[in-house]
Amino acid sequence: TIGDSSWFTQSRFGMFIHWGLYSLGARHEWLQSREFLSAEAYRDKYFRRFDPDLYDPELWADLALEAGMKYFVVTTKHHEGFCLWDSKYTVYKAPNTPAGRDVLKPMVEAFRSRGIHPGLYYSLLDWHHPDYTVDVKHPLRYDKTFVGKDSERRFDRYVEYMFNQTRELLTEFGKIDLMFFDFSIPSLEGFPGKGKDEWRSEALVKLIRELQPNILLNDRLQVGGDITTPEQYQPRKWIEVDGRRVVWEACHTFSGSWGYYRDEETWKSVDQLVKMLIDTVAKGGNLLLNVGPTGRGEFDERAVDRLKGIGAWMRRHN
Ligand code: FUL
Repeated sequence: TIGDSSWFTQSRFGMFIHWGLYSLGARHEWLQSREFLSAEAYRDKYFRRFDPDLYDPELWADLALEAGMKYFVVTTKHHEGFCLWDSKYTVYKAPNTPAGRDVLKPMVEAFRSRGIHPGLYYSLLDWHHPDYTVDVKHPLRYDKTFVGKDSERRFDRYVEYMFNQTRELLTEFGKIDLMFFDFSIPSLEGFPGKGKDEWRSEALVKLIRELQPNILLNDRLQVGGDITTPEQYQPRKWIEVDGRRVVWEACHTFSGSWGYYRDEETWKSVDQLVKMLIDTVAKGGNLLLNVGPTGRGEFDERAVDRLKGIGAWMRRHN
């Protein structure tokens, strides 16, 4: 069954937020994997220093509102495994960093209080959990000793953790309108893949629908879903699955990476972004435009400039 998606298709424009420990590195949300960092090395570098002294979720929500965005989706946990909320299933969470608090709840509340629908992103990949087995994307895929210990890892325990955290996210934060799981991994270079059987996707979807019957789900659990989510390209026409038009959402970045990347020089202009929005909507889709806040919790001035520019266009043409 598919939840009622009318709020979603009427919304058309949303804000994606990628925020985590990688924001401190300021050079891509995949840095742990790209630079082959162990969970310990990564924790020592970034977890110890997560201290977003400039974080003001009210300001973030104001900027989304000004830009004309009607929903938002935030990375509660990205591939690095770090949790923004006070999860009782892990110690790898914001309250245990210098931040000393749950940084997710005030965000959800700030956006919701402005009438912006809350959506949660949850990574299926986890480069921190001890029972997460090695795959082709894992930071330590070339470390033979680490890979050698895979037989001791109990992936079923990781799956249980995922289910527990999903339940937590869908019970502790009020009504959640959308959930974005990410992603399924092909089997490559001798590493086994992970897909709907490994994630136990059908049981997970059942749990989610029980907890939040009206929630919309994306399609990366490999068991269908309510929303198709092409990433970083503009589809040529209304997306079809099995010959039928579907509800879809183009996910885009300002400059290429999703996490804050200070030195990226490829920022799209306001004009380009507005044209992308028009192009997407003309083909029946939504645009989920990403902001990667800094490690200190600020929107980069280039992001603020784009959001305000889009907002000005919205007001002029409303
Ligand atoms: C991808 C991820 O690997 C990226 O880091 C990002 O989160 C994007 C929206 O989805 O699958």
